[in-house]
Amino acid sequence: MSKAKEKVSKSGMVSIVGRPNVGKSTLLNKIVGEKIAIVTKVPQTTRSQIRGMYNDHRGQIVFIDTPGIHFGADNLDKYMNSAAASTIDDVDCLIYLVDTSRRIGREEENIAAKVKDAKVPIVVGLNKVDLKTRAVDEYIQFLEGVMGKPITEIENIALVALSGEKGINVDKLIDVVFEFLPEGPAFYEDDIITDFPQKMAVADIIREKLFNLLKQELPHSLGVQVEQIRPIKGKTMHIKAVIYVERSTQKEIVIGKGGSTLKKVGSLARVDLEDLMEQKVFLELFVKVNKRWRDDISILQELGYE
Ligand SMILES: Nc1nc2c(ncn2[C@@H]2O[C@H](COP(=O)(O)OP(=O)(O)OP(=O)(O)O)[C@@H](O)[C@H]2O)c(=O)[nH]1
Ligand SMILES: [Mg+2]
Repeated sequence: MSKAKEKVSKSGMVSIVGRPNVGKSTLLNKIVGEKIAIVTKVPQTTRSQIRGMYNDHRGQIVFIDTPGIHFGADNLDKYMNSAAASTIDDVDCLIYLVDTSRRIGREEENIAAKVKDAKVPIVVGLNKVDLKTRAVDEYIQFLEGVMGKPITEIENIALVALSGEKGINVDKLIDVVFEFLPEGPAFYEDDIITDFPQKMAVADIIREKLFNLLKQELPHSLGVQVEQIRPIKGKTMHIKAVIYVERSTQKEIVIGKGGSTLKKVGSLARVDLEDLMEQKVFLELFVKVNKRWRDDISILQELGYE
């Protein structure tokens, strides 16, 4: 009792994985306290890994938001799935997020089977418990089926029922993660909240506005490439970006009658971009047709999907 307890810090990398649309990016934003990952109703919104740092007296957690794991065969799909899967064993802990308001299907079964083989502790986040249609018990039964025994009997797995959007039990999730993490020094200075490249953050903001304004089937055909971010006369940031679509009919939809849709995308994006850059933004948007951009490695690289 005599020795004062020494303050030990913990640190670790924690990847958030799950089906598309389960709320991974929403959760990351809630934890970090700022919007660093875009969120839409459209599945397969996140296309690359996005890190968000959390710090408190216990230490530092680097959360990694990943693209939703899904079925799909072109090169962008492959990139997205591998960006998610590559984190599974490369981290100190996994958050496996499920949407308790949605049916358990084949996609979920596939992901659960992958997660089961992970060599690291797993926190299952039973998300969206704020919705009436939540089926928490069903999901627990499903998970126990996959794991082959009651979760309470497995040392390296914990369950947290939560709502990332409403902030229910997010603090509890962080507590549980800290319990699983090893002692260690911080990876980043404590004032850094993300290391997502600025060009990609800008592209994602534009993509979010497009996703929200357009019909469900169009978004997956869209890619945004930021060509230039350059200050003009010190006060204004000049941003030039190209929106890729697969067909000329899609180009017409993106532009809209008399340019109305593109104009709306531009003005919505500008508000968020000025917020991000803390200065005035002049945004120029172009639309280009390329039938195979989702499969074209050089375009994908230019878009930042390395
Ligand atoms: N009711 C409710 N809705 C949520 C919650 N978390 C996320 N959502 C909604 O679910 C949708 C998808 O959220 P995202 O955070 O983009 O999901 P994601 O898992 O990152 O999706 P992908 O990037 O496509 O894999 C959005 O419409 C969110 O507003 C929650 O806790 N409760
Ligand atoms: Mg996402």
